Amino acid sequence: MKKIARKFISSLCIALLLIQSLATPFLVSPVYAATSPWTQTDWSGGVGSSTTNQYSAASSTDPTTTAGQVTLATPEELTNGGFTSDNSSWSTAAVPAAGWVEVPSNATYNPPTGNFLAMQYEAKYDCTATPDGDGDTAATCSAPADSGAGLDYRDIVGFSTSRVVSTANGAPIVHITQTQAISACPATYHLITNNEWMTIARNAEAQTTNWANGTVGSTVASGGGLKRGNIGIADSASYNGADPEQGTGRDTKAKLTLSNSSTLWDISGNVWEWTNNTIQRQYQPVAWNGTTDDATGFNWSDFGSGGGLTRYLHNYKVGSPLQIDNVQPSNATYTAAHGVGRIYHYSDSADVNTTVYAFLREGAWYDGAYAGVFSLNLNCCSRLSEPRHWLSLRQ
Ligand SMILES: [Ca+2]
Ligand SMILES: [Ca+2]
Ligand SMILES: [Ca+2]
Repeated sequence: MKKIARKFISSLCIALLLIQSLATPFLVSPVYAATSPWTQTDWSGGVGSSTTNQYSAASSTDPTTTAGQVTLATPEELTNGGFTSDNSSWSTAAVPAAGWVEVPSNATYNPPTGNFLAMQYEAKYDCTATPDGDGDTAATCSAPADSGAGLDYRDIVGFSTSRVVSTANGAPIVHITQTQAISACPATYHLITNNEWMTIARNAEAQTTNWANGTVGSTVASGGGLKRGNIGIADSASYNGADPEQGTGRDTKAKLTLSNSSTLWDISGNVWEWTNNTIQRQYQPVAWNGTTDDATGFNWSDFGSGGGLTRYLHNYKVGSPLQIDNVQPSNATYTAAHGVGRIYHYSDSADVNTTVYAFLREGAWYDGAYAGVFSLNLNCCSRLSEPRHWLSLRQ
């Protein structure tokens, strides 16, 4: 059985309320008025023209002052009627702060409503005496290195949410519980939800650039696979880096790119990530053991046959909050053979146990093919029954 090293878990904070966090509207509405930068990506029709996709507010700031950008002051509006039917060349997205990326919404997952921001990196901690906005190592934070791995949350003196940062540099915060991760997110941010995680993961799944050979649906054995980063083995989709890695200039197998070109690091591999969800054991899915429904409790399963394990998911329980859209890729035939990871869960169709377990996602530097952006562990660190000390914050 593949064990989980529970102390090497990280988490993400999410910024969902973009208007609060960036003072910029995120959603496109029929009336285009704003006090924030709006970016037009196609100026081929000429500045100020009234053709489709061109702005026509005469009083607006000269867009040439910032390439491709026009700034509107209240109550200026973009009045081109074409926008109501075609705004394809316009982006009304907020410009995320450094270290944060915009995630396109997915109608399957609501909430979140609309796009949201997520940390680009595993959560780090800025502990220099005068904060410089950059994450630091355990040594800089005067914290004992946790087996050389990460920054132990328990060793941080006077923890402040304002010092949680999303930067390439710095050791990932580890040894933090789900409950602590929830409270460690700065005001107006929250720990990423499983819906938000799935929004990211399924977007990444659909991008050719995230597959090692550029072919969506390819297998690791064929030189492809969905990139799964620093997971302790070396193949087309994976590599064996430091335990864990940090900093810049890293192997790009640790990076996944979304449809809007946002890039996120280590959402597969390096350290595990918390999401905000929990589930009672009785609602965990049932696996097939090759002959019959498995009733042996906690173990790993593939998402389907052909992933390398004898045990694979057979059915999700009726009435359970965990169904296929809460864990698996949009293509239900993908397994660890495709690099998407595995699920660690309690299998017993007759189980009635109500113990609560938290959602851990995506695997760490030692998990090998068990890791992947869709990997889910449901035997870790119940925030109700096991207030232990693990993890690292994120987004
Ligand atoms: Ca610093
Ligand atoms: Ca390694
Ligand atoms: Ca990670």
